[in-house]
Amino acid sequence: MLVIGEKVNVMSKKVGAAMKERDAGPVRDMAIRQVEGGADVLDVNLGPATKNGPETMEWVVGVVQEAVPDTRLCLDTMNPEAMEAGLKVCKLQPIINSTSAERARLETFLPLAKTYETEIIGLCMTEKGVSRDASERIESASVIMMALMEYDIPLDRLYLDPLLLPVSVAQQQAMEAAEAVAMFKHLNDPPLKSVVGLSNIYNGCPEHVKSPLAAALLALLIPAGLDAAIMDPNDDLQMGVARSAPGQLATNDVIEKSMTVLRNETLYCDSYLD
Ligand code: THG
Repeated sequence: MLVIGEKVNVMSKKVGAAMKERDAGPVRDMAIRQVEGGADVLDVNLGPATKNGPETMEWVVGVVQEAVPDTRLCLDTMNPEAMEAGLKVCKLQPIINSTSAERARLETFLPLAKTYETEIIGLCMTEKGVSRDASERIESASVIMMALMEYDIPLDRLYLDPLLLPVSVAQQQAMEAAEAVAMFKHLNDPPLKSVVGLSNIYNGCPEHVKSPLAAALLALLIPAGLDAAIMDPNDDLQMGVARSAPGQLATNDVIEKSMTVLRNETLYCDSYLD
């Protein structure tokens, strides 16, 4: 499974400030730390900041590329100008994060994917919002798939993202996402690839359950066929599961208990591990 490191992003305290101040040190350190932790690809996330988007993206890509020249980048921004500024300076094949099934977003990002011969993430989301169950996710996935064909982009460059929702507000959604990941495999031959932003599952949860929930979700999604995850490559519990041999997932009591929550067999509450 492809591990995409999530930590070069504006939301994170140290790196976020450094990105704004053009202070290369902390950005470089975070890039190296994630690759040493086992990241295959690094997400470069500008967040909602649109001011100086293109300049910021070009600068961060330059800093990260110099620090870890053998690591591919996943450019994470809604701003098309910032995306293109980053794509222009990437030396290895980048991943565009992301389009969705929304027509305007497809028409913006698919031409970039075509021109720069990138891979691209497609979020299961339409003009009506985030998909709510497995079958709505398949509908969104089909729209994205058809659009790639329309633009003559090979389907093996697509990663579908079922879009995870926090377990604290939508507990039944984890299994809907797992079902969608399994169904993406049947939409095309060869099967379509999938990716998730793992941390979405624990948004709003207390610190001590974050890592167990993320590790548990991986333990459910990998058997469903998950191909990639945007995650923390320096978290031992999560990386233990991500790097398990096929059919031999490295779980423990805490992960198993968290899996019962994600399977909706135990009701989530902040103290479910106590
Ligand atoms: N799918 C796709 N892309 C995504 C997401 C997704 N990109 C953004 C996000 N979800 C995943 N990336 C991040 C990036 C940074 C952090 C979390 C997820 C992050 N978290 C802080 C930390 O760990 O220090 C905490 C932030 C907080 O205080 O809440 O930095 O689903 N395709």
